[in-house]
Amino acid sequence: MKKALITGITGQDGSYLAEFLLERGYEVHGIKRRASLFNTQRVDHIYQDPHVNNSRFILHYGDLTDSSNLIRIMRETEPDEVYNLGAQSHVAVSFEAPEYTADVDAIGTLRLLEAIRFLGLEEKTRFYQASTSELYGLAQETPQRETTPFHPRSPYAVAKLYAYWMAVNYREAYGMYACNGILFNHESPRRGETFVTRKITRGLANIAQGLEPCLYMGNIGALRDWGHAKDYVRMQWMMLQQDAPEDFVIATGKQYSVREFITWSAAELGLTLEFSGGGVDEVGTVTGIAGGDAPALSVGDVIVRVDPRYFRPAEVESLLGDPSKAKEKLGWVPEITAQEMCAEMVAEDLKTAKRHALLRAHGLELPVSVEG
Ligand code: NDP
Ligand code: GDR
Repeated sequence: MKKALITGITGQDGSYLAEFLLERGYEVHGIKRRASLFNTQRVDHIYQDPHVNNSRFILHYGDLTDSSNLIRIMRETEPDEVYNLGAQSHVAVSFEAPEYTADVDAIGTLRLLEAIRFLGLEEKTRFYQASTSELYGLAQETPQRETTPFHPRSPYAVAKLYAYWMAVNYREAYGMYACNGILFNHESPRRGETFVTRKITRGLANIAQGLEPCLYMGNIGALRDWGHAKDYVRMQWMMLQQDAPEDFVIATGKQYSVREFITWSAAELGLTLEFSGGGVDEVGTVTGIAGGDAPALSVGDVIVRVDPRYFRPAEVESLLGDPSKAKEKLGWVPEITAQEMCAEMVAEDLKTAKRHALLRAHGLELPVSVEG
């Protein structure tokens, strides 16, 4: 039985990857952080009681800032494959907490690689590094491919640049099987609530149900190449099954604006939305309503506004990936389109919003977090 160790198992990708590996018969170990509230919601459905024999899903307390604990977990598990998905992964937050972001995302990667080397596992353990399209930042060519030069634009991206090169360096210096997946944005109903797609699907579903008045957004002209996390974790695994380690761009090759994503989400709720004004004065107004998913709204309601507090000190305006290498060498192609993914996300967030609205109608108020 193969053993995998996943950092960031409680995150979006970690949860899908854990499911994927369990289905393939792996024993899956994951590192979770100690938190003051439960933080395992994304993996609770695959939790296995450790008191029962032959559990194949095992969680360890740990943190990427703590070498001693990474070495201990690595020694206890001796994994065949390590997937380093743990990170302070929010670009805007990295401007607020640059040093912590570097500690986790950059040095955390080094700590893991060193743990493998320190324990003499270089020959046995394969290493996947969650690299990112943010490395391209101010993109030097379009579309971006494996050979496109990097120009990171945030403390997050700079930290990930260090981690990228550490994975390359350990491959070259010690012959380790270490790969970078340069993944473009990927989303799902499990996406963190403050990333733009989920903020939109959740926010509009809440507004439609009368739980929030308006969605406040940053730069809605930003262009991204959005795929589905389920497609992307499959590729993370495929990269570690090759004869030799290599780096791959994972993307759909299609690009849309944040504004378009808002329009699709509104359409899923039966709303036609038109944008007017520009810059910080741009608003999204309801111009048509079909169906019963938006009982709280009327034509003419302004439900999207721009708020400069969500602008970033340095923005990545446009990213578009070229996944040709992954297609040619590994036969990987994404199966879920951005529009299908948007529909799935809205449907899930609408279910939750309807539950909240029902509780509210019966006098059982539940707080709805709206901070983006
Ligand atoms: P999430 O933010 O959903 O998950 C991040 C995970 O890392 C969580 O499990 C989080 O724990 C954990 N984590 C955070 N800080 C630490 C720490 N100090 N020590 C240990 N674990 C920590 O990210 P995604 O699942 O979306 O992304 C997975 C990886 O892929 C990340 O490295 C991200 O930077 C990278 N990436 C993501 C892309 C995307 O579009 N999703 C694209 C390209 C790269 P907790 O649950 O407790 O917060
Ligand atoms: P990104 O994702 O920064 O690309 O990083 P995010 O969804 O946060 O932003 C995408 C684009 O949307 C613009 N935007 C807003 N973003 C947020 N979060 N909130 C807003 O209100 C808002 N309004 C407009 C942003 O400015 C940006 O241009 C994600 C993360 O998952 C990283 O970890 C990963 O490496 C990259 O994707 C690839």
